[in-house]
Amino acid sequence: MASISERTFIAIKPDGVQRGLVGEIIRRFEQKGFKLVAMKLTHASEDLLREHYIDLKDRPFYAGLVQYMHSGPIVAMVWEGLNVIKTGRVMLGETNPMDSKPGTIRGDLCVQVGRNIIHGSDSVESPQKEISLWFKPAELIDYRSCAHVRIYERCRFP
Ligand code: DAT
Ligand code: MG
Repeated sequence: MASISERTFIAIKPDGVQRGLVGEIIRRFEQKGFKLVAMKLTHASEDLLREHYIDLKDRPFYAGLVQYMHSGPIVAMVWEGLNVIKTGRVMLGETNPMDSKPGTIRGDLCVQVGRNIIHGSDSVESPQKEISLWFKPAELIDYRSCAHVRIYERCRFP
């Protein structure tokens, strides 16, 4: 069932950080109305990155992908809100920026698939695995959003 506490894992990749796009990307999720529940700047280990992309381990670009993701700091985040997994993917655009529409993050801000600046959970199951891989439970911050009553139709403070 649709829930306003649905969560997704979003990461600004090393190219996005180096190109100074952190603020622009966070702005889009904030202004949409999603709630930030975790965020850190981290230089991920190759082991973590190999596990993060384990489903792609047999693809020819896997080693290069892990190397690129390990090339510098990443901004790892958890965003929460109604339909945030699917809507987050729409906001990202297609995997290949060449296929991404203007108005999407990849459509507006990058050019090539191997430097596509942002990661977003791509299925209903993946956020749970990704969030626990990148964050300890205590790093997920529990707080009340004062904007929720203006963003959701039937939301009241508990
Ligand atoms: P997405 O990041 O849109 O979920 P994915 O999970 O299929 O896409 O692939 C993960 C990342 O791997 C993707 O963001 C960029 C890289 N990648 C995918 N296809 C690639 C290709 N054909 N060549 C180089 N890198 C690729
Ligand atoms: Mg993916």
